[in-house]
Amino acid sequence: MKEEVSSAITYALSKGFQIHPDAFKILEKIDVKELQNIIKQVVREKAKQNMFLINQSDLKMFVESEIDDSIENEHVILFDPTKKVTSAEGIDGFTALFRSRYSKLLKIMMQRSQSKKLTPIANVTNGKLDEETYIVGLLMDRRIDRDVTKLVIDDPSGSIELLIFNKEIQETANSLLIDQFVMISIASGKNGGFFVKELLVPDIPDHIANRSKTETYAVLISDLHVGSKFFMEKEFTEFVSWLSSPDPVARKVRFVLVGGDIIDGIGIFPNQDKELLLLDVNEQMAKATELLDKIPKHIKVFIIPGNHDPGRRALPQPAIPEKHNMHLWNRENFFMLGNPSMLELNGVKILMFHGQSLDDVVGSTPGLSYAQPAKAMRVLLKTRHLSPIYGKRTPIAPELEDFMVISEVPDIFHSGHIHVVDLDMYKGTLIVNSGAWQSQTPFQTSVGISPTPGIAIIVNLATMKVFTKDFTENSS
Ligand code: D5M
Ligand code: FE
Ligand code: ZN
Repeated sequence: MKEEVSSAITYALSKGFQIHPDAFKILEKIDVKELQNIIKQVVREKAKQNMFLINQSDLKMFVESEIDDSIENEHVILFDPTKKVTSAEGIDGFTALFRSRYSKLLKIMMQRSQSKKLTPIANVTNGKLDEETYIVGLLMDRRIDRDVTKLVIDDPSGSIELLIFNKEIQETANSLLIDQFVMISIASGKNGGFFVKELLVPDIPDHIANRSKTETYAVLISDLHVGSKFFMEKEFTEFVSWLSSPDPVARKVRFVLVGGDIIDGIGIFPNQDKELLLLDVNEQMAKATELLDKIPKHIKVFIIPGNHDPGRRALPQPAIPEKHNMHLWNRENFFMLGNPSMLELNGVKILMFHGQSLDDVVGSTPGLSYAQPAKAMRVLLKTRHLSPIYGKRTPIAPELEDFMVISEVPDIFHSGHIHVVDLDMYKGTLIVNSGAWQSQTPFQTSVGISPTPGIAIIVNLATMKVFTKDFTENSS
């Protein structure tokens, strides 16, 4: 008998367990490197249920050849910014970025019937207006003067100031984000100005989401914050062991998506060191790797960075650099991607974005709050852009192409960052904010954010049904 097998048996016996003779044969087939973890896990799970005999069925799932391979696990990476980011510099860079944003969003708008009547802003300000004239551009400024709302819209040909008198249109205008792309039907006013007759945003169309042919589950998580004193290691370890458990849902999980903030990082906010358990980025990464590494090999894991992770801070972010986590980069079932990324899992399109800009959206939209991050994510889908506001809290890199435009309509839109689990369905797209594995920090207490940590989001890709699984103590 191999040494690892006998030591696994000794461990189980020492915990008061018996081992069925059939189970011995299975033990021989398990990868020796994983045997110690597996036996500990089985012992812990069975002890919880007060059962002290280890059967064949308790171990079968850990043998590679016993994994049900009729459950599809096809993945395509549709977009990953990692190798595309160029980091152009200075004013020129931002001019190109905004041109790119304009032309990509124009392409989306062109799918509307009204777009046939589009006129460049310069032609409007120079000449006469037709009965129906539409312009498109980015909202540069908005002023609310008593009963009149004033908008300034820019397109590559020029700039125009527009007035809104209609109460309903004013309401829509007041909910717009600065720098957001809009399409407007205009008319000339009696005293020479122009006013808004209709106001349209790009938005996503109503659609029926793609489905997986087999009942395959994807688990969505984010914001581990490994290295923080508030990282919930116990709950996270429970979650990872659940993935290897006999639970019928766990047996059908083939994808785990991690939406950023894997580690807490160093120097991310003032006096962060007081809240850190591990004071070195590489130590934090090593710890995260050690925990994530226990995810069984038949599950594909996709990881994007957040604002706490190493690498570039400005959006779009390339994947967490290889030097910080060689081990995960080298594992066959791990995919280190940039932020944002677009995946197709068994045909289902998933947009992953950490969610940095949600702070700006919540901060500048009346009626939105940190308690309902999915509502703020809805706003992003409507603007068809992941970081529509420029110059606030979200750093944006002066790329030549705007990779933050939501060019393709996702079936699932996955973000984190807010640390509050929230689900929503919008025009056929499932919106998920996947919470956190970090308990409330002093900063969050001070600004009144109540996180809902320790919960995993599970999506059945065949039906798009979604549910949560709580790994905190008070849940079971
Ligand atoms: O963000 C964790 C939570 O804290 C998330 O809800 C955003 C919020 N947050 C982060 N930074 C700020 C600032 N400067 N002001 C207000 N709220 C903030 P995390 O990315 O994990 O730090
Ligand atoms: Fe976070
Ligand atoms: Zn974050």
